[in-house]
Amino acid sequence: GEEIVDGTASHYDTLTKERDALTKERDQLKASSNNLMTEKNQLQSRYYTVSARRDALQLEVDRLKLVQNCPQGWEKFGCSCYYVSSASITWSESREDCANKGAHLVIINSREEQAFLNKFAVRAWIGLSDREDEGKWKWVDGSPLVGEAFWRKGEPNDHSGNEDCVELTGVEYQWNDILCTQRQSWICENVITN
Ligand SMILES: [Ca+2]
Ligand SMILES: [Ca+2]
Ligand SMILES: [Ca+2]
Repeated sequence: GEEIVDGTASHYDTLTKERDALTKERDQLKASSNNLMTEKNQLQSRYYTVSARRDALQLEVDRLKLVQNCPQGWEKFGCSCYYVSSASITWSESREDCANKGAHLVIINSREEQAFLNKFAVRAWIGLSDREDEGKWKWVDGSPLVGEAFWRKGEPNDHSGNEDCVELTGVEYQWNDILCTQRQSWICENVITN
């Protein structure tokens, strides 16, 4: 009689409580699963950011290594590598040779750079000419000659009205304009850029 009814009722209560507890637990798990999903997405996005940063740093490291060590046969000064040829060719040929080396005929941007070049003590082409417009000296990158120039006394004299290319004379701080078709050594410069 009653005992059985009571027993069933109390069994029912227990089941209801268990169901409620399970429902609550399910809801909590759902919420926590959503949180985990959000966290996962955030981590994923941070991972991409960090990977991109790592790749950028690797590039920077490679660049700095290059700045530290010029290729064999090239000498470093500042952020450039310099190549001094031993052969003798015309100004145009030397310009082409530097281009083939991924460089350009040396462009002298400062007294310090000229001082560095002095130590080679060679007659050599540099990347300066007035071939396009007489008297208007232009570097091979198209920029005009501004700031300090290091002409030998009496130069540039455009001797015979035909001297349009510039050489280092092998004497410190003494540029000279000469015939572009003369054959001599040349100096290439490769600027290490970002
Ligand atoms: Ca330079
Ligand atoms: Ca000239
Ligand atoms: Ca001259």
